[in-house]
Amino acid sequence: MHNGNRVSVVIPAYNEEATIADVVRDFRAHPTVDEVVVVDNNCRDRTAELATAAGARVVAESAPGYGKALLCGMHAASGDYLVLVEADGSFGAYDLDKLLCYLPDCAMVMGTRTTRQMVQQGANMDFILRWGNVAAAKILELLWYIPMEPRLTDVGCTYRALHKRAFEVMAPGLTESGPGFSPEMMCEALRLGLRVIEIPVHYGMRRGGESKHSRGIAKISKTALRMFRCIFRKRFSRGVPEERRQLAQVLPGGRAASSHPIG
Ligand SMILES: Nc1nc2c(ncn2[C@@H]2O[C@H](COP(=O)(O)OP(=O)(O)OP(=O)(O)O)[C@@H](O)[C@H]2O)c(=O)[nH]1
Ligand SMILES: [Mg+2]
Repeated sequence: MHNGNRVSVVIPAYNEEATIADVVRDFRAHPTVDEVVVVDNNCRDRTAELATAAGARVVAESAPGYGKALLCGMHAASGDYLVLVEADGSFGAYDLDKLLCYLPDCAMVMGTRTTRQMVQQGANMDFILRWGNVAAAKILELLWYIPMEPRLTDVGCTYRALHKRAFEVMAPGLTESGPGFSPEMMCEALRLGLRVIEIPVHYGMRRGGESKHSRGIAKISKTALRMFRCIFRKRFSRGVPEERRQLAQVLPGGRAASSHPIG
């Protein structure tokens, strides 16, 4: 519970038996966390069994992909606040309070992995990945400069916190099944006029298992291409329907609801 709001942690998992139990235990041990939801996305190993034993609620999603798994997990989560995190141990519960403390005024609080001082030794965030993410985030910033003027330095950080109500208004616009889902959530929030901010989080090395999105130049290029395609598609496709825009206005971080109105 955080200021009277139930907190659900959502973890997409694809063959993560090496790390899932530790990640679940880490977040369950955090005093604000009410539930941990692990999405078993056709795992062929013991991920589901180990997650359950560690105290998670496991839900199954048969449609493959990071985006599909996160969507399923966010729908299944019962909390007022949703926190997304990876199953590989690269993020820690010790950063959770920092994300949550901005939520009363924002629809979504993004982590960024590109603050050099917070990237731990061995983390998969070398020069190219770091600056590639910064460059993509700057393009996203520029594309939404008017009217939102966001300030962003990462487009691929899973670790983020958002209001469940904001997710429900965003959900009809979320269609990316793979890693493009990460920037798609940011773009959809901006399309709805929702306040999105970013804070640095610690980023560590994958604690076991195999990288799915960003190991090797071929995978990195494919992921980057999907992300760019998604960002441009979201910016230049038709605006969101008026009905959803109005619903968004009164959400926390919405234009009509902010306790500190944007100038
Ligand atoms: N459900 C589901 N989850 C996935 C899929 N691909 C990746 N994931 C999960 O999404 C998270 C991010 O995937 P990673 O392989 O860690 O990608 P990355 O963080 O870019 O790469 P690393 O450097 O290895 O951490 C992990 O929790 C994965 O288990 C998928 O197809 N389905
Ligand atoms: Mg990872």
